[in-house]
Amino acid sequence: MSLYLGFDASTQRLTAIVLSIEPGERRVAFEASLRFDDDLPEYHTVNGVVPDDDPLVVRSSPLLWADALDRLMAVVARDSGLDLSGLQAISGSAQQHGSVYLTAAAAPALERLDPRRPLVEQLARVLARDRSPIWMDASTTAQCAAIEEAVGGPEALARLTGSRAFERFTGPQIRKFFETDPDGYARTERIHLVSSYLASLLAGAHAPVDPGDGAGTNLMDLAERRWAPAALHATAPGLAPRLPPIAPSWTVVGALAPYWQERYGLPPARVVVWSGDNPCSLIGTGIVRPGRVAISLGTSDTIFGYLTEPRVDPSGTSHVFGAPTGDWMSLICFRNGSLARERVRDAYGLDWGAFARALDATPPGNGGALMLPWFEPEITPQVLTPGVRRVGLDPADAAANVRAVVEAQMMAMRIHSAWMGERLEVIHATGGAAANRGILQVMADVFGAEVCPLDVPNSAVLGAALRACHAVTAVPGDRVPEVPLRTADVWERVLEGFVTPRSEATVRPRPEYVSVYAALTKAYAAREREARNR
Ligand code: XUL
Repeated sequence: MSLYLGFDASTQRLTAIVLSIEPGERRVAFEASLRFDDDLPEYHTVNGVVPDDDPLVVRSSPLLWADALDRLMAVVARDSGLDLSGLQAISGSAQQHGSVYLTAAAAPALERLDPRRPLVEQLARVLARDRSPIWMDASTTAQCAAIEEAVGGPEALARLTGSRAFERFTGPQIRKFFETDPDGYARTERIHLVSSYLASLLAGAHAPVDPGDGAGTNLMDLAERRWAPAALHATAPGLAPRLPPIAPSWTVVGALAPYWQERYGLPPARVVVWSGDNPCSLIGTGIVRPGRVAISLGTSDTIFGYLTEPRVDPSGTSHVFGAPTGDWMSLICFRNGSLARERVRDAYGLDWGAFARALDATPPGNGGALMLPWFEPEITPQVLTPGVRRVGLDPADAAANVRAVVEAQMMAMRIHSAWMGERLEVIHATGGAAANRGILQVMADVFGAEVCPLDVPNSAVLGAALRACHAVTAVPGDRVPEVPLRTADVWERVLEGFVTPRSEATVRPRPEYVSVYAALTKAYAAREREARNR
C-alpha cells in the first residue's frame, strides 16, 4: 500500500490526512485534527492566538505548533489502523505569512532530536522569540510604508514581489522585530515561515520555503522565485543569510528524521517542502491548468486564479503567489461574501430555502436594478467606510434584493479578476453557498463559463497530501527540476479520484443572459467607481 500524509496548520487547528493510492483504489484512508484551544489548553490560546492587550497585535506560539505536530503524529501512528510502513511521502500546508525566529542552536538541535523526549522540550531553548506574529496581525503600518518607500512605492513593490506591502506579510513583521527588539534580531540565525518551520521539524534540518509561501513575505522576486535584494535591504540589515533558500514546491527536503521514525515506528518517508494554505488549496481545488479558477463562497468569497505569467493586479488589492505547479496563482478576497448574503436573508426574514426561491422568481439582470453590497468594509475593491447603495432597487422588494446581492457579488468578482487576462473555461465552486444552484447559475451567466461544484471539505490539507504524492511519483529521477512542471496532465493524474468536479452538477452559462450581464457589469463598474470617488 502506498500512503501519503498531508498536514494543514491553520490558525485554530492542525489537521492530518492520509491518502492511500493503489492501482484501482484511491481513497482518503484517515483524517484527524487537533484544535489548539481545546486539545492543547496549556498554551492558553483563544481561537488559536495568544491574547494580547493591543488588538492590532496577533501572535501565536511556535512551541504550540511543534507540540501539535508531535501529538498529531502520535494519533496517526496509534489510531489510523494503517500499515504505515507504506508511507512514501509527507508534506504540509500552513497559514501564510507567520514567522518563527530561531537561534544558531536550532540546526544542531534539529539534527539530534531525542526520540525519548517530547519535541517541544527540545525546542524551547532554540527560539530567538517565543511568539510568532501571524497573518491576523495588523500592527506594522509604519513598516509597510517604510518598505514601500525604500523600494520606490507600492506599485514597484507589487511588481517585484506580487503584492504591495500588507501588515500581515512577513517582511513588515521582520522589520518591526528588528526595530523593536534589535537584540532578539541579532540572536536570530534563521527566520522560518510556519510552513518551512514545520517541514524542518519533520526533516530534522532547516527546510526551504516554496515559491507559494515565499510570495507571502513581500521579500521574494515573483518572476524569478528568489529573494529580492531590494526588498531585503528595505526590510532589515543582514536578512539574506537569515532566510531559508527558496526551492521548487516539489523538492524533497530529506527523509523523515530518526526522531519520528523511532518515536512512532515510521519509515524514512520523504519529506516534501511545505507550502502556504492558499497555494495548497489551489491544488486541492483542482486548479492545475490555465483556464480554471476556483471560487470559494465562504464567510468571505475568495477567487484562486491560475496564471501562466507573473502578472500583478494594477489596483493593488489582490495577491500573486507562486503556484505549486511551477506557475503562479492569484488570490482575490471579497469580504462581503456570506456575510452580505446573510444580512439580506435576515433583513427580509428569509431562510436559505426562501432565499433560493427568491432568486428563482426574479429575472436575470433584475431589470437593471443594482446593489453595492458593502455591508462591512470591503477588501476588493477597497472600501473603508461601509454602506449599502441601491440603484433603481426598491428596498422593500425582498426578492429583488436577494437577486441584487448575488448579482453584485458575481459582477464584482468578474470585474476585479479581469486583470488576470486569462481565458476562463471552468470555475470550480466550493464553500457552503456552492450548494445553491441559483447562485451558481448567476456565476455561470456573469462569467460566461461553466461552473462545477466541488465537494472538498478541506482543500488545503488535501492539496498538501496530493503535493507529497506528486513530488515522489511525478517528478522524474532524483534531481529536482528547476523548470516549472507545466504538464497539467501529470497533475490531473495525481488529483484523480480526490478532486473530481461533479460533472452531473455542472451549471452552464446561458448565452441570452451572458449578454445581459455583459451590459449590467459595465453599469455596475461605473456605479462602483462613482461610489468610491465620492
Ligand atoms: C492569505 C492569508 C490567509 C492565511 C491564513 O494572504 O492571510 O489566507 O493564509 O490561512
